[in-house]
Amino acid sequence: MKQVFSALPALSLALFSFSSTASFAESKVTVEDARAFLKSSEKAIEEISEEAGRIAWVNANFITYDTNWLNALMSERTTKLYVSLANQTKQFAELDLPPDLARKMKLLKLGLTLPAPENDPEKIKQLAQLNTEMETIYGTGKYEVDGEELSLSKLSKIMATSRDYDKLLEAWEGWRTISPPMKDMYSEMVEIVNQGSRELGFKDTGSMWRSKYDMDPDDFRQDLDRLWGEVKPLYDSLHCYVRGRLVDEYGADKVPSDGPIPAHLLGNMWAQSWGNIYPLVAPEGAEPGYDLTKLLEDQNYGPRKMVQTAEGFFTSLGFDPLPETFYERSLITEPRDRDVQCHASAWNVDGKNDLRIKMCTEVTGEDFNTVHHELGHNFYQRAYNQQSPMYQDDPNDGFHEAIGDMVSLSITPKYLKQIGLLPPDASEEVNTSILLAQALDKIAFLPFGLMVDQWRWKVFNGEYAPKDYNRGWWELREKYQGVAAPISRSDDAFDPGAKYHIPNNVPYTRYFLAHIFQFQFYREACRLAGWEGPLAACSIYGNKEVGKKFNAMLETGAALPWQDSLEAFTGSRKADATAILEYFAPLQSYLDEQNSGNSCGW
Ligand code: X8Z
Ligand code: ZN
Repeated sequence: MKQVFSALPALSLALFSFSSTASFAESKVTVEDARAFLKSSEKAIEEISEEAGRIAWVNANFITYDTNWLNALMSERTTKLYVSLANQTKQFAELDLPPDLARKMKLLKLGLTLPAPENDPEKIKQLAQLNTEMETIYGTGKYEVDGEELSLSKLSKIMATSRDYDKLLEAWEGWRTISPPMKDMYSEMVEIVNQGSRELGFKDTGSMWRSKYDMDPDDFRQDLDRLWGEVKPLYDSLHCYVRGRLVDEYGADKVPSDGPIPAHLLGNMWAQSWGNIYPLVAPEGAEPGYDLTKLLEDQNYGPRKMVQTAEGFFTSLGFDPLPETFYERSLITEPRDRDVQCHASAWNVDGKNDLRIKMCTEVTGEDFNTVHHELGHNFYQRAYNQQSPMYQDDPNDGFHEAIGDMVSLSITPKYLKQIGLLPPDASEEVNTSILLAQALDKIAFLPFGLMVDQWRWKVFNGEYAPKDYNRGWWELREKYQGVAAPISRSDDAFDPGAKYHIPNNVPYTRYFLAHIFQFQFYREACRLAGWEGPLAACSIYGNKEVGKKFNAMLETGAALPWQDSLEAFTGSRKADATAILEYFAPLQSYLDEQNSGNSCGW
């Protein structure tokens, strides 16, 4: 997660507080006024960001009554500042601004994820408290199994490793007991943020979120549908194949052979990536792949070594090493004696070089990938730290989520040999087994990546009223993912709240986009590297030329529309699913063969 911008001491606001109700015509603002306003806004943002960043860091690392209190206060101040600045941009709306100022004005208007009504301090305060409360419920949530209080990490481990239907069900259902108390808070929050969004000229908060992509928000929605249409056939084949294997494992009385898959059998608390059930679905009679978890264990990797290894990949591309303070200040393993937000995140606390991650790392292949994901955020943050504060961001949130993943696509057998995780005589081929394991993460994720915000957008536009929240969630889970709740869910349940990004209000379409972009970036990087074999076997490890061109895109930050940045790196101005399809093409043929004669779909 990126570090969020935040609030400013009330004083700094005075400089440019035109009343947003004063008519523009009367105030006769000029381009120079706009320039001065943006300058003072940037200063205000810079000042508040570091303070807010440090408080948010301490809160996420030590969840206590007092750090929550501080966090809510800071979040209230941040929202106040941002809402005020965003509303003030209206006064310059009619001016013909030079492109740089017009872009900054637009970014300022769209900067908030959760706007609030400007002249209602009580609502702003309430919003901050609701959010802190929901975040805390999630971060401290536990469920008792056999007399032991289990955190999400422990419950997730059960989901990943158990093959006992009832044990899985207990962990799955147990984690969802933490979220019903969030439901009313969530609906109160929706009311407030919609009010704030309307004040800024958007129909609702979902519409505001969709306006952040340098294109018409309706075209953006259509583009997502286009991309999903392109990858859905591959997802359908994977779903069909995996369901067949689960029927073999659990029986047709537990897994309907022509219906949705029970959501607790896919190796993950949210059925969002399925790599953990690889052993259940491994291709019979094919060359085996490798078990990355086992390779790490055998070589005595610990969390720190995993991070250093990922860092080594980035430095091999020519990026500078992480600062010393990264290792001093990061949280890399789960503390035993206190509550922390374990969901992995990456921070740049001072907007310069104070980079950190916070992650409850386990020695697994899954977390090895996540470590690369997080460092991708950090190297991106540092690459754009020379930009002016408003451009210290991605131009498309899908880019931020794609950087580290793009790098970890190069974790191929060849690369694992180079770093000594596979023996020198291991094959460098990316066979069907390896490709299938990869698809269980990357392809299985796509519909989940899409449905989370499809749900939120319907909540924000009122299509799902609070009484429909849970039903709507499962309607979309079934429609997109072809998974179903293993037991009937009450309307009082709030299963969306059991997923980090809902109580923490992190927009989710970014991850869907990232799963498309990362393959697009990777294909281009491999082309630059002169790679001619199958796409999935390409590794860009050690390639400084690729690193240099990639860095040029990262350094740009949000200064240009994402289409321009994408074009500079790949030559294309569109999100393009042909790269992910090319990567998995050999697997598609295998799945088609395996599925022939079976009825697919749900
Ligand atoms: O939240 C994350 C990262 C932090 S930005 C760990 N991810 C999504 C998730 O866990 O749901 C990465 C993949 C999708
Ligand atoms: Zn991320």
